[in-house]
Parts: sequence; structure tokens; C-alpha cells
Amino acid sequence: MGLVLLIVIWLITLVSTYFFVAKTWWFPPGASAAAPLIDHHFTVTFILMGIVFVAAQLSLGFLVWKYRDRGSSSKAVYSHGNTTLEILWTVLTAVLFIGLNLMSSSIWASERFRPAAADAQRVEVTAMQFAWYFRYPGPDGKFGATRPELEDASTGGEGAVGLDTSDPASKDDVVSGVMYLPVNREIELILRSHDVIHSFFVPAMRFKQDAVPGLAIHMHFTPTRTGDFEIACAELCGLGHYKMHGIVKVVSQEDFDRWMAAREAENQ
Ligand SMILES: [Cu+2]
Repeated sequence: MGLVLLIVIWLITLVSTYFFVAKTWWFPPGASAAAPLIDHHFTVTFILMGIVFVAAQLSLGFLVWKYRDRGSSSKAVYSHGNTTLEILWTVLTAVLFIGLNLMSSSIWASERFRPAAADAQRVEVTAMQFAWYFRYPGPDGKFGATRPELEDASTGGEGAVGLDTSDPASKDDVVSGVMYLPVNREIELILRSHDVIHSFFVPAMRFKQDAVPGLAIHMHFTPTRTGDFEIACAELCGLGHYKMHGIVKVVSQEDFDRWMAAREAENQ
């Protein structure tokens, strides 16, 4: 029995490790400025943790086999353990955990704590059960006022985000169900939620941030490749959570301007 357990534990360990090493189910190729940094940090974490995981599981299998039931009737011996070893692995774990946090803090801060560039394209993201709406401030660079009592999800577009059309600044605001972004330009997001907590997740951008009712959360990132990328809601937000996805279309600045002009024309 001890031998069977050893084989099963080792097999599960090695087979699951294989899928990670072979990158069988992996990230989509990165499409934002922070993606290479995040991927590098992920690889470092993955290798360090992988070594710990494989070593721990291989020793577990070995010890299960070594201390198997040999049918002897000798009395069980109780051991207190080894204080030196316990201190050693607790300290090592702390060093690893705190060290990885320190290493990644600048990447985390670059999208959150540092303010967005002055020429960043601002997009307000409104999450609601179960859709995403994207609002652009238009040529005046100012978002018009929104009011919660005007929010009506069933109308879609401007009505869904509760745009106050009596505010002059709201006249040129553009609301879209698809997120258009210019490539190689910093994007400042303002994340809002209409009802419950949602999470704006764009795997290709390595970008994920909760949208929380009552908060306007500012974050920024820079898309570096054109194309269509999937947005998924990464917070279980209700029955329709599974279908709460959207598309980011990253296009050249000219195509973005053209799209914006067409939307402005529709607004008139
Ligand atoms: Cu959601």
C-alpha cells in the first residue's frame, strides 16, 4: 500500500508539473506595456514555487513509503518535531513571500499609484449585471454628469450609465458597448459599477481590477498591439456572470479618431 501511495503521489505531482512546464494552457500573448514585466515576475514566482512544490510532494511520497505499515506490533513513538527545521522553513517562506512582494511592487504601483500621463485617453468603464459600457469624454475632454436615478440598464448606452443630458459637458460624451482604444497610448480607466462588485479583466493586457459600487477607481495601462482582445468579468456577480464579456478593439490613433468622429456625428 505504501508503494502504491508513493507512485500515485509522484505521478500526480509530475503529470501536473508537466502541464505547467509544457505551457499546455497558458496566457494569451501579452498586448500591453506591463505584460512583459508581469510575465517575467510570474515566471520567477512559478519557478521558485515549482521547486518547493515538487520537492515537498516528492518527499511526501517518499516518507509515506518509508514509514509504511510493516505489520510489526511495536509501540508507536511520538515526536515533538524539530524546532530548528520549523524555524528554518518558516523564515525561508517569509523571505520568499516578502521578497516576491517587494520585487513586484513597482509593477503594481506603475498602473495604480503613479498618476496617468497628461495626454492619456480617458475611458470610463461602467459594469452592470451583465454588461460593460464605455464612455469617452468627447472633444471637450470632460465627462458630463451622471446621476444614479437616471440609470436604466434596459435602455443601453447613455441611459444605462445614467448620463445627465441637461449638463452641457455630456453633449459630446460617447457611450459604447465595445471598447475602442488607440495603440501605444496610455489609457486612463475610471471604473464604476452600477449594482454589485464586478471585475474588469483583460487577460491579454494582464490587467484586472474590481469595479465597486460607489467608487470611481482610476487605473491606467498602455496597449502595445492592435487587434481584438477579450474582456471577462472576473468576479462572480450573479446568474449571468458567465456571459458578462466584452471586446477591446485596439486600433491605430487615426482609426480611433475616425471611429470617434463617426460616433460624434451619430450623437448630433
Ligand atoms: Cu460581472
